This record gives sequence, C-alpha cells and structure tokens, in this order.
Amino acid sequence: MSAGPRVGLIMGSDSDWPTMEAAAEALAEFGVPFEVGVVSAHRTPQRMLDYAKDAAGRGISVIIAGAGGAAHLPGMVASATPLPVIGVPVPLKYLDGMDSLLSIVQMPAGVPVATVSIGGARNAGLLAVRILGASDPSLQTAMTSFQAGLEQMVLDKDENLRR
Ligand code: RP5
Repeated sequence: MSAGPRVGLIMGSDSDWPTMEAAAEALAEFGVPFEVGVVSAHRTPQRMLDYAKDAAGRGISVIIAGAGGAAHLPGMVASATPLPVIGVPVPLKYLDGMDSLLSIVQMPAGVPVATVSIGGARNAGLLAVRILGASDPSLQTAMTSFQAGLEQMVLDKDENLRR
C-alpha cells in the first residue's frame, strides 16, 4: 500500500476550514494519511479539473470536498474522477447552509456525490474511513471498535441518568 495520502480533503476556500477541520480530525484519529487543499470550482476551475483528473493516479482513494453557497465543487470534482466523492455542505452567513446542501445533493443521474449533513464534516471523515475499510481489514476493525465505543457511551449516559 502506498505511504502517500489516501484521502484528498479539499474545500472551495480557506474560510471553509473551521467546518472542514472535523473531517481531518476524524481521519487522523484512524491514522489515515490525507492531504488538504483549497480548490475552487469558480475561482480556480482548471486547478479543480487537474486535481480531479490526477487524484486517482496519485494514489488517492476517496475525495472529501466541502463548499458553501453555490457549492459546485463536489459535483464538478465527481464529474472528472472515478473516485468516490463525499460532499460537505458548508453553512455560510445566509440561508443556514440550505443553499450549500441543495447545490451538492441534487446531482444528475450517473454522477453521484455522497452528501453528508450541513456542516457534517466529521461524518465525511468517518465515511471515508468506512470506504477505505471495505478493502482494509485493520481499518474496518478500527471502525468496529469505534462503533462499540459509541454504543458504550450511550449505555454509560443511560446508566448515569438512571442513578
Ligand atoms: C465557496 O464560497 C467556498 O467554498 C466558500 O464556502 C464560499 C465563500 O468563499 P470566500 O469568499 O470566503 O473565499 O466557493
């Protein structure tokens, strides 16, 4: 397996980072190597196409793309790569992120983007881990332990409430 990044974590602007950082944290928790970059569908369209076209050849297996407002980055990247793309709707000042969500989720047939919730970057990171885990037994085992931890957390909270 390549020692290079396996997940490409990109966003339309550095202003998206406070939201997207949670995806990076999730990937780091599982020890998944990733790269981070700003790739704008509207301001750097050629860079976006180059990134999408080159990613698989560079050993990237999953792309997480976050954008806000007229959030075309995830869909456009998905149109130019065979890799799975996870879209993160970044909430901006207006419209509570509904604009971002609808821009990302309503893809035409044939070009899928796995869209997480508004601001759901942590789940995007965890979904990337699950996708990689389908062909990486140690990662899948780590995800199973993580899920057991979630279950235990709920059981502990339940027990605390009952005291
Ligand atoms: C989108 O425009 C970016 O993803 C960001 O969410 C939004 C605003 O970008 P900035 O004006 O803050 O650079 O393309």
